[in-house]
Amino acid sequence: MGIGTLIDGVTRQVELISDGVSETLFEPVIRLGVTGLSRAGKTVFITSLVANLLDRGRMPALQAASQGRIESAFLQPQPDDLVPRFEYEKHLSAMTGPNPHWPESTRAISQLRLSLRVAPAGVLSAIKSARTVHIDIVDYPGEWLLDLPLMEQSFEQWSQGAIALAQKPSRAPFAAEWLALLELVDPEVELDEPQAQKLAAAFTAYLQAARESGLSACAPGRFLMPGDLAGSPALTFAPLPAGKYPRNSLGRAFARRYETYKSGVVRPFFRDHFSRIDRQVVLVDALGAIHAGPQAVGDLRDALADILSCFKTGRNGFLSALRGKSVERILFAATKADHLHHHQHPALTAIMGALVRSARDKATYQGAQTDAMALASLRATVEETRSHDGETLDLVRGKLLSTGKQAAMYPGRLPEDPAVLLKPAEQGAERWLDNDYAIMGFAPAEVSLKAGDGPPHIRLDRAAEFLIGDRLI
Ligand SMILES: Nc1nc2c(ncn2[C@@H]2O[C@H](COP(=O)(O)OP(=O)(O)O)[C@@H](O)[C@H]2O)c(=O)[nH]1
Ligand SMILES: [Mg+2]
Repeated sequence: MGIGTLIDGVTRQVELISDGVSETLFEPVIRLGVTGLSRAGKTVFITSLVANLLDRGRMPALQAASQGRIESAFLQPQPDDLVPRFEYEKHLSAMTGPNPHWPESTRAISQLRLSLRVAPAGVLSAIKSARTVHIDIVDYPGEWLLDLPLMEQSFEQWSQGAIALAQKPSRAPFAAEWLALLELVDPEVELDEPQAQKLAAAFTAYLQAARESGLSACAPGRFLMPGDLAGSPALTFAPLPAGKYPRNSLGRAFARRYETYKSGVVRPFFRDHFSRIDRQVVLVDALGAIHAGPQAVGDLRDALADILSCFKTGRNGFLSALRGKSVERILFAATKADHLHHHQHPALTAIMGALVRSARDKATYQGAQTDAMALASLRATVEETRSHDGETLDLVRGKLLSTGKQAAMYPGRLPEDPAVLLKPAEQGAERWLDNDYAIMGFAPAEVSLKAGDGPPHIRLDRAAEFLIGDRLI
């Protein structure tokens, strides 16, 4: 590299820094993190939120919108050149175009900048003019948050925990093949790359199978959501029994790759992305877990506790050292509430609250405000009430994903007391005692949007008010 390039590099950096300064001085930026385990509904949430902030006809609970103070809204090139852009237009046309369908699933981090031109509220409106507020929406897999505990664990500690977890009755069936392979392995023998790959593949297959059956807590997160790291040596390791791990041994190699994974994958994510977030929404497919059964609900609760621990301050030395600012607001939202008649939404909200309650009570979040709610980012159903054997049933109706036909569904009655679900989940029961919960996949409905209206949703406006409303002044 010649001296010209070096100088160029330096000046460009200076420009970037001064850009940053003027921006923070005059135009506030809110970094809104959107996370959740895969299929929780992140892509649909962001797409619908952005569409409904661009066209605010369905956002009455967002006060700045209902007071008419949002003068304009527009998408901008996002400021982080190294992060892929959230493919808003593509996802929106999938969901609301002709023959509407759900967007393709995404497997890595992405980002989008939405800017709002906001007039000040009340008395201020006479003396201050409108200003621009930037909202940087960051979409990242919740699986990646499950990696935080690794930062404080050695390879041996992590291995021990992971092997013990895999032997639990709820997981053993998925882990059988990997555990059998592990029996035959001597971690002190010389590294044999094909064998190493076989072990890593069997371990990954176990994590995936557990995940597909509805279980949640499966670290390392990149094994399930590799992003652009698929197949790289940083992901070619697996837990091993304790040993001396001499030079060139399998054990030594895996321990080193584990450390590389921490320093090269986990740390940069927390440093470059997570530590900069101001507001966070954690999306949760609670209905999916309830449908999958008590063990899935128990697992979801554990995963949420792990996710929550990332927002605690003080407890985790690694994170406290990284964090420049603390997250100010955290919303836990049960998604896909359009699978339930609105009579059941309070029960779903209560379950969502209870799922995060124990973790929430234990932690201090340095003043972070938290809330729980049930929402649907894109409403795919309409409600219907029918009588059946002298009882009235509250149903939802929509177009089935499987057949394309219209169908009405009764998902079962959620208990008003969340303990009815959480107790059996804690006790590791195999099935719900006196209830069954159905869930059907619905396709997004055909909608013809009025000018000024975004896509139909449930409580997305309330979520937006909680997450950013106070900053739109
Ligand atoms: N009925 C309904 N289904 C939803 C909603 N949001 C997400 N889904 C379903 O959940 C799936 C996963 O959503 P997606 O946003 O891709 O999840 P991600 O993996 O967290 O980004 C979608 O393909 C839909 O089937 C919603 O608001 N209503
Ligand atoms: Mg996604």
